[in-house]
Amino acid sequence: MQRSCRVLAAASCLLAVIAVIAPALGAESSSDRDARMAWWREARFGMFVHWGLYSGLAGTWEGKPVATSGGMEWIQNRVKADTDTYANRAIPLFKPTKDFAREWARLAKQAGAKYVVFTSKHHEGFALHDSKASDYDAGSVLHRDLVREIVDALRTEGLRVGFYHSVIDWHHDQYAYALSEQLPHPLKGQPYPNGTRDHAKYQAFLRAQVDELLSNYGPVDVMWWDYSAQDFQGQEAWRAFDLMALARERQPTIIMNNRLFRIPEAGWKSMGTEGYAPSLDPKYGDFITPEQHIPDTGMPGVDWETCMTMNTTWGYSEHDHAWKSNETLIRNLIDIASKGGNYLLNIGPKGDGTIPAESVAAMRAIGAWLKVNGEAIYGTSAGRFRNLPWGRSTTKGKTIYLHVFDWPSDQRLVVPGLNDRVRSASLLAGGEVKAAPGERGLVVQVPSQSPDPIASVIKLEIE
Ligand code: JFZ
Repeated sequence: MQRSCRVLAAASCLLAVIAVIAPALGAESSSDRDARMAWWREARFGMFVHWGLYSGLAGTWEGKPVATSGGMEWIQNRVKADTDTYANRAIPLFKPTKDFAREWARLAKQAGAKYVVFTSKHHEGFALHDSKASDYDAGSVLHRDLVREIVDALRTEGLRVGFYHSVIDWHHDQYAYALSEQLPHPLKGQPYPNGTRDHAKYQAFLRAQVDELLSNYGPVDVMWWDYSAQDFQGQEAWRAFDLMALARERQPTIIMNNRLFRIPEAGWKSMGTEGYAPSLDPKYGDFITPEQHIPDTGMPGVDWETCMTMNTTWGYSEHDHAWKSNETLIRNLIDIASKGGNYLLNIGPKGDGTIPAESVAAMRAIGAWLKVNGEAIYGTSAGRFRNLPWGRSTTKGKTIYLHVFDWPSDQRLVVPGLNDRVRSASLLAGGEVKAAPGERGLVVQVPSQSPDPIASVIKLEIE
């Protein structure tokens, strides 16, 4: 055999071996990954829901406010209640109406959200589905399967479905909280009340519930794991790779976040909710999760989603009145889209499942804005122009969308550095506008009044 032939044969043999091994290792081609991520990248806007036993307590314990700000889904930890004390107080206050799920789904649809991620189980440990693996679940306690009710309602509205699932568990009697200094637990620092704990038993339980959730409710689009610490994470803490493999087996196109891990390769720089790094090896998840924070710039090659509350708590609190304005929420959505990320905006329904009026109003305001301007958000990519003095930009093919926050008083909107020939310019709110090259870039002649005081969008078609 010629030397070149031998090299070729060896190379093709190697390729054949890789082709066999790669799928077994779970490696995915970048085009397969792009196809799997496509809907999520187009969606740009999702609704987050934190709802569990804490929702009925509403930030109040023994008649007193626990706090006026901060996450009241952590109330069990805040008051250091053991799980029986907590359950005895909270269960009588958790009384879902018959139709709560329809209400959520309709609101998400009206808001223009494309997906909904809701808490199948939060840190408190109470599962919203009907679980064979536990009696601390809606099936055992309420004789209802709240996950099924929610999933069915979301599907009826054509929404994508995601589960937020806490790997931290303040109920399970084998969850060995002493293994982490950094993760919260109501009994932290105290000996286990039941003697020794076998964390492997907790891991098996976690896996069993995840299996139920990903096997019994039809397609699940997103798995939003939460959360890990530097001193307790990944395979050791949660059997993370096994959970991810199980999820992929049950739901081949599922999209998962990075919170089973807490290492730089998984997009984490440190503890805290802003401690993310702009990198993510796909074996740790599909997207990174800045919390209550919008990154200063986009992150090329990294999918990301900022999750945020409308006031300061995720779970409902009757004491938190620090609601963000519609202007802030809508501009956040635009800011995030202009940097290539998704916005996962939270509602915290009450113990009966009804949604606070402030959140309903805000979601409807976002929906009304998107109804006019949605094409400048959905399916767009990060804008070509950064640091625009008056707003933000997004891009879709040969179209540039200018999101104007500060409307020019001289009716001249300057886009610095934009020298492309413009085929047409219009307002998404209606009406053509004139655009012509100027000294410092494109100059758009705009009407004296802005169509929308929060953000008006100008659409430019570039040659
Ligand atoms: C977590 C949850 O604890 C919280 O209740 C909520 O569900 C939010 C969306 O996610 O929040 C975190 C996550 C990480 C840290 C703190 C809070 N951290 O690393 O310190």
